This record gives sequence, structure tokens and C-alpha cells, in this order.
Amino acid sequence: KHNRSIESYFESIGAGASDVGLSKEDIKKAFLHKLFYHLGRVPALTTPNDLYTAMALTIRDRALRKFVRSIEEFTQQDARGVAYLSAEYLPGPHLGNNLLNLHIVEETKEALAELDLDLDEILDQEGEPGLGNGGLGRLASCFMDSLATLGIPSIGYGIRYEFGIFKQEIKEGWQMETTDKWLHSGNPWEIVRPEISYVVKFGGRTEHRTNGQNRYEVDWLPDSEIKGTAYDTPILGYQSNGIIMRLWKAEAVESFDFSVYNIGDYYRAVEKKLRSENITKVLYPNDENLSGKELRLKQQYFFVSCSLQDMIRLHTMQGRKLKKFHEKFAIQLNDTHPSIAVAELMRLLVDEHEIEWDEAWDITRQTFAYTNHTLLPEALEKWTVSLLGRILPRHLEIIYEINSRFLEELRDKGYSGDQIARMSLIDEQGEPSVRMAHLATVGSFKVNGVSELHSRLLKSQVLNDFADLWPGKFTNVTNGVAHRRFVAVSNPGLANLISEKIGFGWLTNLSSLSELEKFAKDEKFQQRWRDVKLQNKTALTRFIEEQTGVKVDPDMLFDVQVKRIHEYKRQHLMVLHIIDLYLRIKDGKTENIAPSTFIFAGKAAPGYFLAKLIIRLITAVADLVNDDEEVNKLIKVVFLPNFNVKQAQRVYPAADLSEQISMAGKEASGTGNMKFALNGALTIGTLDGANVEIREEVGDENFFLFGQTTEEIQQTRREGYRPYQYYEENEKIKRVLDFLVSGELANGDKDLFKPLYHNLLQQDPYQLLKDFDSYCAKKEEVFKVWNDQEEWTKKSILNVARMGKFSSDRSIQDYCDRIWQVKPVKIQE
Ligand code: CGF
Repeated sequence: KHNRSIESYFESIGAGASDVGLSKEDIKKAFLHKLFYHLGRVPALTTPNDLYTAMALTIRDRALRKFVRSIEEFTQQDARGVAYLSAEYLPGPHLGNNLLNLHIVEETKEALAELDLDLDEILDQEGEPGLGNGGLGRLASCFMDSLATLGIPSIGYGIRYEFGIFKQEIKEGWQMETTDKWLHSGNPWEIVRPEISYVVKFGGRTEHRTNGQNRYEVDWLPDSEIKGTAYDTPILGYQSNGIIMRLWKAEAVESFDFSVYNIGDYYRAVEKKLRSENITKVLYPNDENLSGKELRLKQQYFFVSCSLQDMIRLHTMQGRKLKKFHEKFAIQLNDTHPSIAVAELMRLLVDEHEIEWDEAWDITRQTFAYTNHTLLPEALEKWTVSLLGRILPRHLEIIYEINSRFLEELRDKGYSGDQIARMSLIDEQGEPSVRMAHLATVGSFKVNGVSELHSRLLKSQVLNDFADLWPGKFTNVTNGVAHRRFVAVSNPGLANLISEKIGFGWLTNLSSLSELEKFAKDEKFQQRWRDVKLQNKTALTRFIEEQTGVKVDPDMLFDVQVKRIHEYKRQHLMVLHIIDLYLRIKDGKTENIAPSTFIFAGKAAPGYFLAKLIIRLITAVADLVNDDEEVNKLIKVVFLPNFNVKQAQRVYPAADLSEQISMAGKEASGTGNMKFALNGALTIGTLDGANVEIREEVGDENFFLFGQTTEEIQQTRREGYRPYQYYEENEKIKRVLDFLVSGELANGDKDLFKPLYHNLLQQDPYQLLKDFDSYCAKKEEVFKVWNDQEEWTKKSILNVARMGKFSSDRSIQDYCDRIWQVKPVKIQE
């Protein structure tokens, strides 16, 4: 009886699809309906949040319709699908993107205008779920957008953190963190599914025995259980399917234990409930350094277990055999954060579904694929054997079993003791710990890096032994970005100009931007290109003043570095150059300096002292520069607090120059680099991550390259890098560094920046001093080109025209072809 199509249900009640219609009248009617009957508001008493919520609910209905239709189609076609497991997502505001995807921006604007309301004000009202730290989480959300657009049967699983990434405020120049209460005014986009919930076990011990049929069995007797409940958010594709991001919230298995009858136990039961809910309370705010926190391991296991149980339910619900699981699901591990899934799937198959080890291992290894996102040693996750054994005793046994079989295989192949120790899932040096990247690699059928360079380094360095053993397992998928969000929604001026010239094809096929090439030298087109940029810069100027009180001139060159604050990203290299400019201006040597506003934004991990000191340095230099009449006509410095997706959408469209200046070999890919270039910013950058491919695409003559290559960096290190030598021998470096501790910054405090000063002089682990001259020289070239606006604009147009490769649609297509072997199933409307 449930085999009827959705259309026929609508027909049977005489409603037709128009109940979620997309005309101006439909939207207006639905919006008022939501306002009155969902929120219970009369017009005179509505708050901005009510208006936003009513609009969001109106659009959510329409998104859900797409999603329901997609599910219907996926099910009918019994399609193979993808589950994307990610501990982080950064979806950004949903409303604008959904309006674009439904193609109803104009209709909605008009519907609201007829009610004397303004769409932009409503859009501005929306906050965002900060359920990630940076690149990795935002990538996951770009992928959701593209999965939906391409019609890939898919689902994104994650964690519904009650508090996302902290809110950053700047107080007396320092970063201060406050909690992000993103659910405070409600979240109209999600739907709670109380009926979709699973029990997840923790702690306790295992019991091994042989059953009546001589089968070896293991019971896990946990010491606590927690329930995970699904919260679904529909993610729309562009004029296409809808998919679901399913996030798990932790709850006590029983909120109140009714067997207790005395007050003391009642309170204990309440405490237990609170403890359980702690698991999904807060996101760990470190992007590159995971410090072995117990709660973090619990979070990872919790969401992985819920997700796998859910997939098994979805798979078997339709009468399919569990042994065919891998034929229906490819599971992508977004970094090692969900890699405990390898052991969990084994446990579910072997212990709970009684599949023999060898067969279960075959299924597991044909199910998972693993994306590595970093080469930084401090970011490669490890869990001590003692912690893992205490929280997940059965999983530790399974990991040991996987390892002993794997090492046996290596021994059979004649591997040496050294090699075996290097490849083992257990690191025996110091306190024994489980290497999660090794578990993910052994348990997956494919492993990929996120840019050509990164994938190459992954194979030649971090996972070198594994790449030798299984060369076919390793591949690359260069990251991409949701260009619809980051150009069409964020930069409507540019999007309209592009569409006017080449049509709308670029929205679904970014490569067609190449048709813009022929206009690169067209003077009229160049002028309009500049007009759009100026408009965006003027809008950002207002925002900057509102946020920081600093007035900047939109005619200046906007030179921007926005990303997490990290030594390897070298925000401080940009600052050293600004100090050099300041000193030059003070010396009266202002020739060749193009008037510039240097804009920074980004969060530092709360426990990362040097990163926080770098923020303090930026704000100190900003105060010095902005308050000095002699200087501030030529340069200004801004630190925009609380960088997030919404702010990013204002910043990228207004940038002239994009700073991608990490030490080569450290940034796996970067995705901000792509968003800037797509918005017409030129890049100054090193040969790191995806910069390499961006430069290949846009052409060397349209990219400001500087600094050492990965190989040169290694060579410098091998030769014994002595940063002090650069200080001694390079007058400019000496002057800039001495300035840091001169007391001229930060009200005469000579000690404040000493830790940075010493760090650079004594270790300089990211070789700023070695790359400094080359960076400064490139900046001179930037100024020169900027002074020739026609030349600059031509380069800017060519940059955009040649960025076709960097859509996340292309990345997802690569995943489908190279890894998942999944085909699109598009809904027919
Ligand atoms: O992932 C990153 C980012 N920090 O989240 N890595 N991690 N982990 C890399 O550092 C970026 O280079 C990369 O673009 C991003 C997404 O792959």
C-alpha cells in the first residue's frame, strides 16, 4: 500500500504539487500561513526573527518536497549510494542558497515587497550552524551542495553540536571566546526524527565464549548506554535533487528511571541524563591538533555508531542481505575523525549479525574510502591504547585482531621488523597508541589526498609504506568549492555580469566560464567588472566600520588573508611586510607603494598561544598604522572579528588580492584560495596545496608566485636552517624584527611580542625569514600591476575565466568516477 508515488498522494487529496508552489502568490500565501499558524504571530507583533523563521519554514517545505521526491526515485531505482561521514559541517546560512537553488529569488523578493518587507533584511537575520572549524567542515558542506546538484544518492552524517565553534570577540586586541548559541532562536531548517534513534554503548568489558554451534562469540557488557536521535536538514541541489544532512544528538537512554523511588536516586538519574547529553554539547575548536581528549573519542564513536546502525537499517529494511552492504553503500571517511567506523562495522557484522570475520573484513574493506586532509604530524590522530580500551574495549580487541592479521601479511611478504613497526596500527614508541590514519588506510579500498601536491606528498611521506604496498589504492581528488554559494549568492553583481555575457550555463558547468576569456581586454567590460568590485568593496567598507570602527577607502587595494590563524599559514609573514611598509613610509620613502588596506580574519584555537599572539600582533599593528596620519593615507590594517561563512560571503567578493602564503608542503589544499580567485581576486602565493593547480590553470603571468618549493624547504632544513643568520645578514629583516620588541607596538610593551620574536630568530619552523625577501619583492610587483588598472582587470577576468576546475561539482564527479562508482539519479519533475 506504500508503493504509490508521492504525486498520487497529492492528487488523491486534490492538492497537486502547487501546495508547495513556487510562484509569487504561492510564496506569499505560504509565508503568511507560517507566520500566523506556525508561529502564532499577528503582523503588529512580529520580530525580525519571526519573519525570518516564517520565510525559512516556507522554503524548507519546498526543499523537503525535493528531498522526498529524490528519496522516492533513489528507492525505486534501488541505487547505490554514498554516506559521507564527517565530524564537522559548516553549511553557512541556508535561506539565500535555497532560494537560488529553487530559482525563486525574484518571486520571493516580490512576494515580500507586496507585504512591505525586504528580502535582504530577512536574509541578514539568519545566523549559521558553526559545526566545524574551517576548511574541512566547509568542504563537507560544499560537497553536500554538489552531491544534491549532481543527483547522487547520498546522505551526510555528522554531529549536532549544541554549541558550535566559539564566537570570537576582540578585547583590547586579544581574541576572547564566547559560546556559540546557534540554537538560541530556534533552527527552522531541521526536523527531529525521534523514531530514528539508536543506542550506543561505552566502556565496560567483553566476554568471550563459544556457543552451541561452536561459533566463537563475544559479548560486550558496557557500563553505559546513550541514545542518538536523528536531526535532518534538507540540502537542496541547484534546480535538482534534495539530500539530507543527518546529525545525531545524544540523549539519555531513559530520561528518568521510573524504577527509582527515592529523591537521591531521582537526582542521580537526572545527572546521568545530563552526562549523556554532554557528548554532543560542544565542538572541539582545534583544527589541526587533536589532543587525545576522551570526550572527543566518545563523540567520534557516538556519531559513527549511530550512522552505521542507520545505514544497516536502511539497507536491510528493503529486504537486502547485509552481506551485500558494500554493493549498496560507499562510505567516505572525512579525515580520520570517523575512522573508528572500520572497527565498528566489523563489530556490527561479526558480533551482532554473526558474519564470519573474513567475510566481514571483505565487506568492510570494500565499503570504506578515506580522505586525508593533512600532513601535519600534530594533526594525525592517535588514541592511546589505554584510553581506547577503556572507552571501547571491544573495538580495541578488533583493532588488535585486524593488526595481527595485517602484520602477518607483511611478514609473509618478507617485510623487515622496522617496516612492520612503522606500518603497524599500534605505535609502540612511548605510550602505546592506535594510529587512526593507519586503521583508515588498511580498512579502506581507496585513500585520497585533496590536491595533486598533497596526494603526492601523502604517498611519498606520511603513508609511503602503504603506497608501496598498495599503489592502486591511492588517488587524488582536488578539492573544489560550491561556486553557486560563493559567487552566485555572495556576489550577485558579478554573477549577473557573467550571466549577461555567457548565459547561465556556468552555474552547473563551471568550465564554461572560459567563455569570458574573450572579454578580458574589452574596455567596457573591464569597466563594468571594476564597477562590480567597487560596489562590493564599498559594501565591505560599511561592514568593516560597523564591526571595527575603522574607516577604509574602497579605492585602495584590498589585500586579504582570511583563514584559521596558524603559524604554518604565516599570517605573521604578511604582518612583517606591513611593518616594513610602515617603516618605509615613516622614512618618507613612499614611492611605489600602492594604497592598500590589509584585511585579516580568522579564529585561533583557544589553547594555541602563538596563534593568539599573532592576532594580538595584527591588532597592535592595526592600531599603530590606522592612528598615524602620516601612514594611514597609504595603508590601513583591519582585523575582522568572528570569521564565519556568512562573513566570508561578504569578504571574498570584495577582495583584490588573495594571500595564500603558507609554507610549501603544509597546506593540504586550501579552499579559500579558490573562493577568492572565483571572485576575481589575484593570488599572491607559494607552491602549496591547490595553489599549484590554480596557478597552472590561470597561468603563471596571472599569479604572483613567491617562496621556496617543498623540495627547497626540505633542502634548507637538511642543510641546517639558521634563521638568526638572516637576521644578521639582512638589514630589512633585522629592522622589522627589532621593531617587534622595540615597544613601539602595544603602548611601549617591549615584552609582549618576544615569544614570536624568539620563535622566529631561534627556530622559525615555517621559514618566514628565508621567504621574506621573495615575498616583499612579489609585493612590489603587485603594487606595480595594481597601478595599471587595465592590466589588473584583465588578469582578474582571466583568473575567473580559468577557474572552471575548482567547482565542488567537479570534485564530486571525481569521487564518483575514481572512488565510489556511483551514478546520478536525477528526479524528473
Ligand atoms: O582541510 C584542512 C583544513 N585545515 O580543515 N585540513 N584539515 N584537517 C586543510 O588544512 C586544508 O588545506 C584543506 O583545504 C581542508 C579541506 O580539505
